[in-house]
Amino acid sequence: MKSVCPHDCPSACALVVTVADGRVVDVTGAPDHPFTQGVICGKVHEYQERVHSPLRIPTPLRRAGPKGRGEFERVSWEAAIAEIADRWRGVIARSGAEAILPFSYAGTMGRVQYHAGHPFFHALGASRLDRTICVSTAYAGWRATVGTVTGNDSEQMIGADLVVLWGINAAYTTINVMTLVRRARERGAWVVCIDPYRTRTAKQADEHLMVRPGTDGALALAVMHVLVADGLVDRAYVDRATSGFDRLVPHLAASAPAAVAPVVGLSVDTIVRFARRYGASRKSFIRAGIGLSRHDNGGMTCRAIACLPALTGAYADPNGGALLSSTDAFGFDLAVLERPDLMPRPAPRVINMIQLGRALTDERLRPRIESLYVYNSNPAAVCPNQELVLRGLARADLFTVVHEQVMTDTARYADLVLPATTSLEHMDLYKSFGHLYVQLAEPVIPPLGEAKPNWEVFRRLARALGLDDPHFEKTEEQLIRELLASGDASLAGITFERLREERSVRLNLPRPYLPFAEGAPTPSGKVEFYSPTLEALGHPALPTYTPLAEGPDHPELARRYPLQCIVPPNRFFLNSSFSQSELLRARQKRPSVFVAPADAGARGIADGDRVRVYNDRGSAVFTAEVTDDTRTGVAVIEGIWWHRFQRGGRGVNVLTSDRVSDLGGGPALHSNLVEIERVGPEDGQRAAESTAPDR
Ligand SMILES: Nc1nc2c(c(=O)[nH]1)N[C@H]1C(S)=C(S)[C@@H](COP(=O)(O)OP(=O)(O)OC[C@H]3O[C@@H](n4cnc5c(=O)[nH]c(N)nc54)[C@H](O)[C@@H]3O)O[C@H]1N2
Ligand SMILES: Nc1nc2c(c(=O)[nH]1)N[C@H]1C(S)=C(S)[C@@H](COP(=O)(O)OP(=O)(O)OC[C@H]3O[C@@H](n4cnc5c(=O)[nH]c(N)nc54)[C@H](O)[C@@H]3O)O[C@H]1N2
Ligand SMILES: [Mo]
Repeated sequence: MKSVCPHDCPSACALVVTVADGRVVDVTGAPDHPFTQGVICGKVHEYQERVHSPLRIPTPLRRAGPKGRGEFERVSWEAAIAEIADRWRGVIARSGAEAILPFSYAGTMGRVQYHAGHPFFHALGASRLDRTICVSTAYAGWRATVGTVTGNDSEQMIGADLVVLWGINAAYTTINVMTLVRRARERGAWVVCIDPYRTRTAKQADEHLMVRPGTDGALALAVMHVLVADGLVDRAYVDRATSGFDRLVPHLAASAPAAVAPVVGLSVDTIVRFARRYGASRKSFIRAGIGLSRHDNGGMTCRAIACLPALTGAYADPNGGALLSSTDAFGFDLAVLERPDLMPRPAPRVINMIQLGRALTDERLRPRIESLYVYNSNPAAVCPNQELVLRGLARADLFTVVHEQVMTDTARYADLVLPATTSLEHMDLYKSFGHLYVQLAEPVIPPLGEAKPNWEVFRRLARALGLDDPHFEKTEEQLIRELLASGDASLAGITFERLREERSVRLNLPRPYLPFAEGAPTPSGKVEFYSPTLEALGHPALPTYTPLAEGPDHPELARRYPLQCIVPPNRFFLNSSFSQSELLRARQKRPSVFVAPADAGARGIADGDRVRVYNDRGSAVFTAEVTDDTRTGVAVIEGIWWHRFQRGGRGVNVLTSDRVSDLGGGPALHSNLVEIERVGPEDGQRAAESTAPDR
C-alpha cells in the first residue's frame, strides 16, 4: 500500500508499506516516484519498529507520580477530555485564555494534522505560538533577496558543471539529494561541500571547504568580490532581473579574499579558486541547507548566498540556480486550515517557541502560563536552554497535556498524556520543502490502541468547550478538499480524486522551473542586492557579515569557553524522533562529541573517554570521538538523544541558547561556546537509560 513519510525532512518520500495481519511489516521507497526513486533513509526503513514500538502510548494516561518520573495510570478518553475542558474553563475564568499556551512543531508535516490545533486555539483565544525553531531565520534571509522561499528545482542540478552543497548534510538529512548529486557528478559536475566539519556529505564531494562556523556570510561576500573583480558577472541578467548592483560593488571592497581568509579559516587560494570556479559557468547549482542559518547571523548568511546566482545569471539557467527550500512553490491558502478569523480581537499575544523556558518560568508574565498543550513536538529535548524548559515543565502549578505517539521526555512531565496515531493510521496531504510534488496518504492500518489523530482530538475538545463553529464538524477529507481548492495556479487540476488515483502529482509549474529567470517577487520585482525592506527594519540593506554574538571574537566568553560547539542532526534520529528506537539507538551507538586532536590533547582527552561539555547554561556528558573530521576549535555534537538516554539525564540542548538570531526570530543553536573536560574512561555502557531522576 502507498503512503508518504510524514517527518520534518525536505524529501517527503513516497513510501510502499507492506501490511500483514494488521501489522506493518516492511516499508520501502516508492520506486516509481521521480524524487524518491526507491531510496529512503535508514530511519524510515525501520518504520514498523516505530509504529509498533513498546514505547507507543496505548491509552490516555493520568500522572500518578512526580512530574518527570513517568508514572501514570490509565484513564478513558471521555475522562481525559472532560478533565481538560474543566481545567481550562477554570483557567479562562481566573486568568483569561491567554494563560493557555499551545506548543507544537513538525512531528508530522501532513497539512491537516500539522495545523489541526490552530482553529481550536484561535477560537479559544489562547496565546499564539511563533513557530520559529527550524526555518524562520533562513526563510527571512532568503525572502530578503528573492521575495519568496523557492528556487530552481533540485532535479535540474543534473547537467550542472558545479554543485555546491552549502551547509547541508544531505547524506543524513535528505538522502535523495545525494541521488541527484551522484547523477550530476557522473555527468561531469564538480561537487563542493561547505561545512565546518567533514560530514558524510563532505566525504562524498570532490572538495570540502571546512569553514569556521558562522562565517559563510563573509565567504559569500568574498566570492562576490572575485566575481566582480574578475569580470565574471552576467551584466544582461543583472540589468534585467536585479536591483542595487551599483551599491553592492563599492560595498564589496572590504571583502577581498585576503581580508576574508582569516575570518573564514580558508586560504586565499582556496577562496579565489572556489569563486572562479563558481563564476566560470552559469550551470552552477547551490543547494543550501537550513542548518547553516542557525547562527546569530544566519539570516544574513542565507540572504548573501541567495545573491550569488544573481551575479552569474545562474538563476536563469536550466541547470543552475539555487535552492534553500521549495515551500512557497505550493500555493495553498493556509487560512483554510488555520482559520485566523476565529481569533478574538485584539489578537492574543505571541510567544516565541524557542523561548519556552522563559515563558514558563517568567514570574512577571501577565497572565502567567497556567496550562501547556503539546502536540507534534518534544520540547523537553529539542528546545534550546533546556534546563529552563525542564524547570518550567516541572512547575507543580502548570497543567500540562501532551498528545504523543511515544513516551517522550516531554510526555513524562504531563498531567495528562493522550495517545496519537502515526501517519500510517490517519489521512493527510503532504507538500515538501525539497521537491515539487503534492501527495496524499490514507491510513494503511487502523489506529493502534486507543490512539487518535490530532484533528479528531481538537474536534472533541471543541465540542467539550462549547466551540460550535461548523469548521469543527469537518472531516479530514473535507479539509483536504478545501485546501486543494484554495490553491493558486500551481495547484490547478490537482484534486482529491486525482491524488487518490495517482498519490503524487507534480505542481503545475513549468519545466525547467526557473522562478527568478526574469526577476523576483520582492517589492521592486527584482532580485534585491539592496533591500529597502531590511533597511526599514533597521538591518543593513546590503548583504553584510556580522561576527557571532557568541563566538570566538567575544572578548570575555571566549576565554572561559574557548570551543565553538555546533549541534547538527545525526544519522539515525530525526530531531529527537526515533530516539525511542532501541534498534536505531544501537546503530547510533551513543551520545558523543567530536573533538579535534589538538583540542583533545590540550585537555588530556583520549578517543572514547567520557567527557563533560559545559557552559553557563548547563552541562552534559558525552563520549569523546577524537577526529580530524572537525577543525581545531570546533566541537560537534550530532543529534538529539532523549535526555533519559543520556548519562546524567541531560542532553545537548542544555548547552544551546534561546537567543534570537538576526532575522525571523529563529534560534542560534550553533552559535554556542563551550569547554570540555575529561571525567573518566569509557565504561563500555551503550546508550543505557539514565537512572538519574529528572530534576
Ligand atoms: N537524519 C536526520 N535527518 C534530518 C533531521 C535529523 O535530525 N536527522 N532533521 C530534519 C530537519 S527538522 C531539518 S530542518 C533538516 C535540516 O537539514 P539540513 O538543511 O541539512 O541542515 P542541518 O543538518 O541542520 O545542518 C546542515 C549542516 O550545516 C552545518 N553547519 C552548521 N553551522 C554551519 C556554518 O556556520 N556554516 C556552514 N557552511 N555549515 C554549517 C552542519 O554542520 C550540518 O552539517 O533535516 C531533516 N532531516
Ligand atoms: N541541538 C539541536 N536542537 C535542535 C535541532 C538541531 O539540529 N540540534 N534542530 C531543530 C529543528 S530543525 C527542529 S525542526 C526542531 C524539531 O523539534 P520537534 O518538532 O519537537 O521534533 P521531534 O523531536 O521530531 O518531535 C516531534 C514529536 O512529534 C510526535 N508526533 C509525530 N507525529 C505526530 C502526530 O501526528 N500527532 C502528535 N500529537 N504527535 C506526533 C513524535 O512522536 C515526536 O515525539 O528541533 C530543533 N532542535
Ligand atoms: Mo527542522
